[in-house]
Amino acid sequence: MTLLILAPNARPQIWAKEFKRLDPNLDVRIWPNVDHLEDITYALVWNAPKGVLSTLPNLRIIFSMGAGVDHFFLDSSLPDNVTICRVVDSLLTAAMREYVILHTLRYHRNLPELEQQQKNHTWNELADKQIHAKDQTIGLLGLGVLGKSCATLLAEMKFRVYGWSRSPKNIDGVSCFHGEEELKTVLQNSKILVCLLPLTKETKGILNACLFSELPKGACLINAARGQHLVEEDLLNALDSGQLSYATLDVFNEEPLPVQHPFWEHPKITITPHNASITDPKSVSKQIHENIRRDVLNMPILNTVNSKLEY
Ligand code: NDP
Ligand code: OXD
Repeated sequence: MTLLILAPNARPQIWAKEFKRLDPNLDVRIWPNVDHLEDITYALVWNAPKGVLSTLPNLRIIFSMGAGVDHFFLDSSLPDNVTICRVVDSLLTAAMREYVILHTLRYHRNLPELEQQQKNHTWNELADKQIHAKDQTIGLLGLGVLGKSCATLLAEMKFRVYGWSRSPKNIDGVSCFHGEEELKTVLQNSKILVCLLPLTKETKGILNACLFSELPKGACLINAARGQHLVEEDLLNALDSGQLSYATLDVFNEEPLPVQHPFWEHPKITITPHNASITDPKSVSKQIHENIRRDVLNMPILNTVNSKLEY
């Protein structure tokens, strides 16, 4: 029973320490310091170099270090007979809620305009821009663990919330829509649109010119899901034309965002460095350890991923 930590830029030593604290008998190795590949039965992975997982002949479970698992499916040599698990963690969900509420309220309360006014020493109440939460419409693309939690909190705050998922849902206070045919209804009602979809073949590039054109003019976008959901050129055009007013982006096609990228200097774009919600090793190591225990006892594994759906 050996766990390999295969996450070169994601604090592997801290994770190893947490596992040792939980279970001093667990054999934990940090890639690339592995002598006997056949020893490895479990791998904890984040943005691993392609091809490594297929060299582990006795691998039983691959754990994603995050909620998203798109990083696995980029690797065409991913073994297909191995269980894949992802993170579902109350601290991760809480941090994402904070992020979504922070940036939603920022647009709802016209903070970008107020910051500009302060720079110009301008006193203007923006009275005609005051919109009550009950009249503000917010769209959530993705009603999974994170999207549902954000949608519910926004609804509790009395916002008018429209949510979209693949399968039908029933969430208190949230108008739920599903499938491609119902996406338009969500978009046409979303003055602030939040993306919390997994990145899959179906959702790649979904934040594009066609989608933006369905939003009310001057809508705001918050993308905390994956950079590849967004067609960057289309966002720049939509901001230039005024179809979109502002965008907050936590995730990017290339990370770190290259220093010369036009998003950095754009007056209508707010950038955060993929830190909307960062996995907490102390909290998440427990669920990985629990799944290892379950595997040893032949019990059902928690938080598994459907490889066909890629999430
Ligand atoms: P879940 O798997 O719990 O939820 C995914 C949701 O998206 C579900 O509601 C699902 O529908 C919906 N969905 C999937 N495919 C489609 C589709 N083709 N059309 C419509 N809806 C679809 O994921 P989480 O909520 O846990 O996480 C979402 C994403 O957030 C992660 O994949 C990751 O990329 C990102 N993330 C970003 C972080 C950051 O710091 N920026 C931190 C953590 C996660 P259904 O319910 O019907 O299955
Ligand atoms: C995740 C992430 O998927 O941090 O958890 O993006």
